[in-house]
Amino acid sequence: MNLLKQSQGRFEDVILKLIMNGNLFMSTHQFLKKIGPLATKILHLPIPIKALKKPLMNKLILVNKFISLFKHQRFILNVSFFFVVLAFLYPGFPLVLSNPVSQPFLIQFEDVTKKAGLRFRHNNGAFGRKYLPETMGSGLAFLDYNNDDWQDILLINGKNWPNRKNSRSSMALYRNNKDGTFKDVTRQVGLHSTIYGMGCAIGDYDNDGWVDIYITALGLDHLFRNNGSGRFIDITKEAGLHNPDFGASAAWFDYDLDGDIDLIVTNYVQWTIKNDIHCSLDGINKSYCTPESYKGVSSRLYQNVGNGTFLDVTDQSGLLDSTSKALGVTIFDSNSDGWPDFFLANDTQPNKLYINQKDGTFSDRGIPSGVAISEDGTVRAAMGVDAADYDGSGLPSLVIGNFSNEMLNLYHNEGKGIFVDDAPTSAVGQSSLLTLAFGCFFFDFDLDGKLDIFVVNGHVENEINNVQRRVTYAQSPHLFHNQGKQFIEVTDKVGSDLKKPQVGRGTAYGDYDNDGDLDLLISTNGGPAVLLNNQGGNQNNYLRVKLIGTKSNRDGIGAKVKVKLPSGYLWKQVKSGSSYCSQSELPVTFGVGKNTKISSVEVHWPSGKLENFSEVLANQRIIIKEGNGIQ
Ligand SMILES: [Ca+2]
Ligand SMILES: [Ca+2]
Ligand SMILES: [Ca+2]
Ligand SMILES: [Ca+2]
Repeated sequence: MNLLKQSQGRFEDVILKLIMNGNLFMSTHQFLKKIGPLATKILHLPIPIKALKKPLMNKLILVNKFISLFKHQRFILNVSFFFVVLAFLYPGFPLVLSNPVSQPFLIQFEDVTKKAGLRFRHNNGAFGRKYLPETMGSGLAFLDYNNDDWQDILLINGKNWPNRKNSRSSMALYRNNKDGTFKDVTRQVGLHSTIYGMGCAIGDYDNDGWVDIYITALGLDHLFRNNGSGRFIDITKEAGLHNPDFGASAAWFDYDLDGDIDLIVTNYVQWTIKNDIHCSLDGINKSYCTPESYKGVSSRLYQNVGNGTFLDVTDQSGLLDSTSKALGVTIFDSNSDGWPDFFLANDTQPNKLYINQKDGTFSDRGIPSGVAISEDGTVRAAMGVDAADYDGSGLPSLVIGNFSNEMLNLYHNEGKGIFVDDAPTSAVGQSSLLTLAFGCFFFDFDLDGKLDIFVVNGHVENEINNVQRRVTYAQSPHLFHNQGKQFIEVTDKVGSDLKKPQVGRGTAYGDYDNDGDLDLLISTNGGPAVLLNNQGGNQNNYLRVKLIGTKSNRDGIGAKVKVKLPSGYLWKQVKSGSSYCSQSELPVTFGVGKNTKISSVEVHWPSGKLENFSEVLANQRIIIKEGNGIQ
């Protein structure tokens, strides 16, 4: 501890000396040369390559970052003195640093789990043996299974290990009562199977108008077909789906653009009770192993044949890869060519960026694009992932949840196949250094038109605090508000319910109360699912769009929806999957700020059809049916 204080003290001296000597006026390269090695040595911070690109701005951001880290480590720094010196040396400086961080938010997230009637509890089967899968589950989804345009809730569950006689557990389907409450209809709809479930993907694979459910599991995965009259039928075998591996996240997408959705399923590691390894944090007691202890296993791609069956095309599509230990997947059009690509988040293995070659195959561009490993050359423990255009560049960028002491990745899509991690120079990286992230996504919680970021956290080892004093098992989520030029963390400004530490795993957004703003659903390992109501998000205006494909797949998965405003345009892609083992609602929500009218709504269907609707009023939900206009 003394050593740490000494290091920080030394660092403070050096920073102040540099500033007093007018070093802010030297080139960024010189600045980094002086400050970089010291920062790397003391704070274990890699200096981001991108910092060299925009000289003054990045120099300032770097200083800001150091201050933030000092505060994080309870370092006593005379900030006011620091600011006075900087203001003297560079008049524009205070404007850059003094962002409205302390402004209170009028939006609050209220925990309405009990009020809404959600009584679900995740059973991880744990009984002291510390089997790896116990700490990994599980996911959830917002879905509209009965087509009443009210979002229902699916919660995935584990089960007891063989020969353990605890109470029986199954996944749970909660039907929306349209009054803020839900009814448990699991048994009624036939979903009360006992499965060691991990994640889910929702999509209408047979284009009959009713969304179906794919469940990933330890052991065989399951496909449940929605028969349209309130029942789900397990048709895994008939559909030709056979994934006996340790499944995690999954997503539906029409990779061959033939009008039906195909399925990508991530698989984690080769683990069985028989090959379970003894890992220990303290050298005596068993702890949860990290994935390095087990061999990887390939994720799987299933092509929808169109007659209710699927073909395993993993090998022929170029995706067979037994080195991967994948946990997360996000579908996005990385290079904007109209063909869906996808990102695989790999735990302790390089991430993969699979670019669609438009001929049924994919090519991994993870390494050349810069998303496979971090800038310091190490692999990270990637869990959840999402993609969206958060800065209006027109290109989708990535957010990835990583292990504690690794920080999140915020890979900005620079175009031409290059991504640069913006996390280290922003609050997104600074605030997430110690947390262990699972589910994460972009969403616009205050409907101001700028996509914010939500991340749920929680360690994998319940006794971690005994060996790492600064890291806890239950952890607060992160809510990052997009302020245009940068993100700031507002987790403690939106009510105490959101900040509550928990062992978070899955998370999804959906407007379950149909008031226009996006609410949050979180799953916790071995604990309850939590529903958080967004109160006040709809002070800004919105437009919600649900698509019905006719030539394209029925859910319009892969369609790009563009909304034109006087200030520019916003766009989103309809998608399945993302986050961790979870899926958010299929309709897309646009925050349009104070605009009451939207100049035009454009839909680029996966079929290639382009439709345009002008003068659409805000604050409503519209349904667009391909070729049939607004319903
Ligand atoms: Ca269906
Ligand atoms: Ca297809
Ligand atoms: Ca926002
Ligand atoms: Ca809402």
